[in-house]
Amino acid sequence: MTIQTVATRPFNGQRPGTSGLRKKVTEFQTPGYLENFVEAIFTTLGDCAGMTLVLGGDGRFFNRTAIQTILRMAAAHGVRKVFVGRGGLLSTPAVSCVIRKRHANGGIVLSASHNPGGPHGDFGIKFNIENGGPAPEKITEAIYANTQTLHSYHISDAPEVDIDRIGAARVEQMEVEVIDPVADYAGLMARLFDFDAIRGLFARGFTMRFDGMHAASGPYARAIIEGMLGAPAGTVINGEPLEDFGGHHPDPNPVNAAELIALMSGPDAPDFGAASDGDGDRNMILGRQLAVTPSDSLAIIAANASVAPGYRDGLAGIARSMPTSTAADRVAEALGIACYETPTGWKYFGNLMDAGLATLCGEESYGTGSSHIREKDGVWAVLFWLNILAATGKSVNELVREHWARFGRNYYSRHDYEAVEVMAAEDVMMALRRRLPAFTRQAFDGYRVALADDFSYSDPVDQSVASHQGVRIIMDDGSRIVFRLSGTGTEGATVRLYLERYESNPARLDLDTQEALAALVAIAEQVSGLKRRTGREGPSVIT
Ligand code: VG1
Ligand code: CO
Repeated sequence: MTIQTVATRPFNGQRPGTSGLRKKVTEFQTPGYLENFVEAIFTTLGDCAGMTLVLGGDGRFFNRTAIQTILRMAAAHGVRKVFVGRGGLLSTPAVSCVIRKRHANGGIVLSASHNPGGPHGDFGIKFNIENGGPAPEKITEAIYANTQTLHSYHISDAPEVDIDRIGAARVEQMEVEVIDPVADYAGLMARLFDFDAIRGLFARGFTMRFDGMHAASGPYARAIIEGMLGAPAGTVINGEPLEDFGGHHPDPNPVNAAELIALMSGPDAPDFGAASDGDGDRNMILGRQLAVTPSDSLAIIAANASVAPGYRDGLAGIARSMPTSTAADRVAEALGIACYETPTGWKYFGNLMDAGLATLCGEESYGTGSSHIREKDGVWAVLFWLNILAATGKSVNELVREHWARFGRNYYSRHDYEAVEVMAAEDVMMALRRRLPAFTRQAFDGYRVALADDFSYSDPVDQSVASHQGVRIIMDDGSRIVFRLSGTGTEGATVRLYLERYESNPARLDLDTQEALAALVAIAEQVSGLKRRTGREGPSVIT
């Protein structure tokens, strides 16, 4: 075994986006492409002697290849030890959990999350720091800078490590420990939630379907929900991770989880439905004939949090990304705690949680989590709902309706214009930014603008500033229109239009969401020319 120095040249476009570097698998297969990015991570880490890292991914195509490459490169950089999930599998929340539990210096997550997989799909790589969370921008920018200046990378020529058997191995001097991907995580969940109460719920005949979408969360859901909580076999469907996710789009929203939605709307609907995404950090919550919006889910969890043992002492604060609806703000106000508004992406929650300012965090994109780890967490959110259902004896429908009756309802929807021309997308944003000053106090059909700006966030802990995080138009009544460009796509550009309208009139809590938002959709088009500029007749996905 020897350590080789391999000459390489920088690749364009290796700047991490909202959540790591995501590209087509074929791009990652370009010789040196993965290696360069990994070399840049190690260069950013500096002296790796004595370091312990965690390594795992969502099991998609190229996961195994990447793991072997990264192990050989970690050994070449003098890393002391790497924990790897068996089969190369670790959900994103499990990586975060293992980093924290085993006091590792960081971890590498191999995932393109909700993007399709397979040889023609996407792949991704992300570095997490020692708090278990995604690296903050100053680190991802340093990694990017290093990708642009490197001329060689270091790699051992050691043979492949058997990652399918739990136990110890070596690459050069480096120790590799293959671990059960589920055990640490399941132990943490058992401490946070009232497993006895949830077991009782299933024992009384409560029914549920969890759709693993053939991605990373399946083994976790099986072990915990069917194994530890006694739900009948078959509760978890599509539970085996597949390299191509069975050809599906592992994004748990009503559009991509159509089969589960159909089941929940039919005569044989179980009491509760849920799904998670490619890397297991997203969640979708369903009742009978009801999809709970992620923004409402965050608010409802916050309002009922004290039923779960891990949250009995109350919440320090709540944080939500800017486009997420303000439903959680109302709960925070009622609880007398702070609510923070951050840019899109979980990395912005890390400081708030580390400083003890926020306990619960959430995003409109089916992401919910808490300070138990530093990533959003799909199975955790599902268990939280199960705990609330068990403790209150109420149905999902009752919980949602009672929440609206108490706090009012935030009608909410996201319209995505996917894979549009990059120039057209930039045009939309530029035109909006140029016209921002003119929007203030302007009156539109039924609304008057209270504030129009390009969202900028100043982190209360380290004072770092993130600007240009999305154009928001806030109306006098709190209704909002938000535009931003996606930072996770791999084809053209994706424009996201977020719409929110608050309603407290008890007679108007049951409107159809798209109808309730129709006037705002029309204003959004009027101010942005989104359809005109992108040449689209409408959004490609509505959630
Ligand atoms: C999207 C979501 C964002 C989420 C990110 C990563 O980002 O909008 O809320 O944090 O994906 O989620 P963007 O930049 O495409 O809007 V995951 O589950 O894909 O890692
Ligand atoms: Co994800």
